[in-house]
Amino acid sequence: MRIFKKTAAVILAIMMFMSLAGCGNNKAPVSNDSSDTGTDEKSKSIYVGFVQVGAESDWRMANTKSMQETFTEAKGYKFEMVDAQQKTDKQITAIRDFIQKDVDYIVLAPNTEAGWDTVLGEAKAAGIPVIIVDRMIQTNDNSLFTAWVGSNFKQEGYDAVTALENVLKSKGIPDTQEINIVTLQGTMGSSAQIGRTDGFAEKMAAHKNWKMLDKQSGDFTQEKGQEVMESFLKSYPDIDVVISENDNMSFGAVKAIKAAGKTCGPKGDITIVSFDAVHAAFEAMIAGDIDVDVECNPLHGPRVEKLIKALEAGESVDKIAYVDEDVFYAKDAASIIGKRAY
Ligand code: GZL
Repeated sequence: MRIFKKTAAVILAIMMFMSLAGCGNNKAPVSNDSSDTGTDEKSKSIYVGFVQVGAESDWRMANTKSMQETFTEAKGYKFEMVDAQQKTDKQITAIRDFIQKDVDYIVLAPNTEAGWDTVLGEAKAAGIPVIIVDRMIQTNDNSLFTAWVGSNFKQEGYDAVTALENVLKSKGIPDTQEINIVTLQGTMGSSAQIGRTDGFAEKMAAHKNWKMLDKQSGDFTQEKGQEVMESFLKSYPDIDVVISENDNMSFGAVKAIKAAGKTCGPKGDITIVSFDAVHAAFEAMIAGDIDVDVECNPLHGPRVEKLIKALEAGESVDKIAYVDEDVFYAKDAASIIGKRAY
């Protein structure tokens, strides 16, 4: 028995020595050569967390589609989107969730401009780059985001004044005639609403005969836009122009105007100046309901991907980048609609 025990002890000692020496175990060989790591770094997908405003308008749906079509699994991305239903607090919660998930990039389309410093500070502390698209945030600390790509909303407001000047001229309305205007504003506190409202007001000041009767938010939705337009029509019997800060509110305004027994568009009593220039708005211009549309380009997917590729390659990127935009008149809509990307 003792010999047996002695032999067993010797075998045990040899096995312990072998395991301490790393022989015969089933672990992959440890190598300093990164190409031999267990997972090929190149095949690791890039995890993009997108915090979207909501699904409030045709523009927003086109924006979402652009992001979804860009960040596909086949192209090496893991893409996750949160629809915040136009609630800024839901967006803040979504950002914290993406921080917990340790995404590679957070893309934020901010619902409103205020209140981002704390949560973006948390993303920065977690080492997660934030790319902002579409609307802008108010902050004194530009280190809280890596890049912003979107529209120059104040310029869009200026362009709407020029567009209205051209439409009134084409309708043969003299420069001296009093023009009564109402505005359907977008989501209050959003860059799109702030820029368009302020830009129009600034440039409109040159027209002493233009009178802004009222401004109220339709929150960028068709239903609310129709509701506000109905109240405007009850309050103001002599409206000449509607400035509508997005197409979906314009569609609502058209319904309200027609229900009130009035007409709109190039041959109508009421001129409609809209923003976004989505496909359905071109159809409305062709139908004679909307006079002119100031474009706001939603196709941010490729632009964001370009930023991410540059960052992945260790390149620097522009902090601020504006997208190109145009103005479209009803008379040209039929010849253009077939070429539109959204
Ligand atoms: C503009 C975008 C606005 C659109 C609306 O860049 O933020 O939000 O004008 C959308 O249609 O709801």
